[in-house]
Amino acid sequence: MNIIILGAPGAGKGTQSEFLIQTFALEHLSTGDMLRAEIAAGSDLGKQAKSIMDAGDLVSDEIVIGMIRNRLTDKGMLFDGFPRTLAQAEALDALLQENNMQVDHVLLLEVENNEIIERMLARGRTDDNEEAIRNRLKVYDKQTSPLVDYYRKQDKLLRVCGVGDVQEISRQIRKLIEG
Ligand code: B4P
Repeated sequence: MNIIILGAPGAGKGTQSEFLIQTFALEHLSTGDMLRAEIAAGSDLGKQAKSIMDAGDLVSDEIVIGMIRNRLTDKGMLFDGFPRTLAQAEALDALLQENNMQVDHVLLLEVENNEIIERMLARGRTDDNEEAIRNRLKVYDKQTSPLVDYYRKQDKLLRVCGVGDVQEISRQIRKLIEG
């Protein structure tokens, strides 16, 4: 089973991913974590990505698709924070198809902007200042939100309210996936 977790920045994708990988024994593929690991390692890719991420913009499709391509396995996978553009979504469909796999479910974590801004200011990562957060929300609306329709048309979209107790949200997610 392959699952995508989709939602605005700070919606709780990383938080619910921990629950999903344990509950359904999935391989966790988080492009945000991969990029932060490159930054921490001081690689050329990391140096390129850091200023883009700190400004709240998206790293190029080419880079993130390449990272995902290198990490595909034949185990069930959880895609966290990827895809974030239509080009990434189409590339993922093509990559999976080449390997006789597919996306089974797309979880959409829904949280309002005011709550998101509050959460991220409290988290305080280097890309969690107010200016970058507002830009990330704009980028989400423009580049990532069209994916909601893309997966709705494929009949794969599962909507979850991302506000409230973390464990209660996990329970809702489990119910939806187990159908
Ligand atoms: P990501 O690492 O994907 O991070 P995120 O969207 O900011 O956060 P997430 O939704 O995972 O929130 P979290 O669980 O941490 O991306 C970072 C950057 O990397 C992007 O801006 C971009 O530049 C780059 N990037 C990554 N993938 C890319 C791609 N595919 N293409 C191009 N660029 C890419 O939760 C946030 C906070 O809320 C935490 O403090 C958490 O404790 C709290 N929280 C969670 N659930 C809560 C709840 N129910 N109630 C209250 N607080 C909650």
